[in-house]
Parts: sequence; structure tokens; C-alpha cells
Amino acid sequence: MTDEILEIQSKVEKAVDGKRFRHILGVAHTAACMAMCYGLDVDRAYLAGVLHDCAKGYKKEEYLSICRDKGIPITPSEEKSPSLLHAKLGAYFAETLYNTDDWEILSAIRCHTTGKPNMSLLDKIIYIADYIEPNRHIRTDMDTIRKIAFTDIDKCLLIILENTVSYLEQSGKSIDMTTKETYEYYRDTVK
Ligand code: DGI
Ligand code: FE
Ligand code: FE
Repeated sequence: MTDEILEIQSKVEKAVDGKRFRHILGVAHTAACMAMCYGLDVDRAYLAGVLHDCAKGYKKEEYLSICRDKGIPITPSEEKSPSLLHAKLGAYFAETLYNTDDWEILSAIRCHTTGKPNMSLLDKIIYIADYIEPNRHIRTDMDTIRKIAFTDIDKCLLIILENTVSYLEQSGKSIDMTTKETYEYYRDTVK
């Protein structure tokens, strides 16, 4: 771990509450382990985990006003579910507040909530680590999902997407177009 990453981590710690920071560390460590497993740079995966929820310290209404203020485009679905915006806003803060210019890290932050079709390895690692990290409350099939994260990353992604879509349907929440597209993409491509 470089001093630079630890400095960024301390800065993120001050920007979010304690529970969120524990989750963030869980994602960073899980992402680092997955990077070891799949042959990706461990520091970059850790840093992406540290930064993925760096915008979570705001209220839903604030997401909308900050995005408007910064000229970040808001989709109708984000207007309806403003918490989706913490991903986009996180990538913006990572670049402007935390001085990250690694576009692959910025991409992984940007798509960590909805996913996107044809994700990069780092995108997938952050998306999955966000779901399986040790502090996450136990969801359906968690043991299987946690294990499969290290054996078949695409299959793992598909199971998480299926669970997320059915959770959103059951709880009557609107499904973002990108979430739906991502689910359909991996449903149709993963064997
Ligand atoms: O930020 P975290 O809590 O760590 O996790 P996250 O970035 O995956 O965001 C979690 C919430 O986002 C979760 O409650 C599900 C929600 N979400 C994901 N896709 C969609 C969605 N919410 C709506 N309304 N529509 C979606 O398509
Ligand atoms: Fe998030
Ligand atoms: Fe998260």
C-alpha cells in the first residue's frame, strides 16, 4: 500500500460516517483479494474500493443539487431515485477532490451501482466486492456468491444481477435502464 493511497483513505474516512467507512474498507480489502485472484494490480483495486462510495456522505436531495451545480447530467431515472447518483458523483469527486486520474478506477466507481454491459475486470471486481464484502448483511445465497466470486467472476456477476433485479421488483422500486441492460447483457452472454 502506498502512502498516497493511505492519505486518500484518511480523507475518505473524514467524508463519510463510521458504518460507511467500515463498508468501504471491506470493499477495498475484498477487491484487493479478487485482484490477487484474477491477476490485476492490487493497489489499484484497493484504491477503487476506497473511493467507490466517497460521495455517500450526502443526503438524497443533496445529490441532485450538487450534480446540477457541477453540471453533471441527471437521467429521469436518477431524478426518481437520486441515491443512484452517488456513483457518478463519486467518480467526479475521485477525480476532482481525490486527484485520481486513473480512468479505469473512475469507470469502476461510475458503474458500481447499476453495472454496465461489457464491464472491465476492475469494474466487475468493484461491483462484486460491493455486494460480498464481510460487513454486508447476509443476502440470499451469500455463501455461494462469495465463493463463486473467486472461481467464476461472470457467473457471480449474473447471480448478483438476478438477485438485485428481483429485489428491486419485489420492493416495488423502479429499475434503472442501465441495471436492466446490464442484467440482460450478462443473462444473454454468460453460460
Ligand atoms: O452504495 P452501497 O449501499 O454500498 O451499494 P450500491 O452502490 O450498490 O447502492 C445500493 C442501492 O442501489 C441498493 O439499495 C439498490 C440500489 N439500486 C441498484 N440498482 C438500482 C437501484 N435502485 C433503483 N431504484 N434502481 C436500480 O436500478
Ligand atoms: Fe455505492
Ligand atoms: Fe458500496
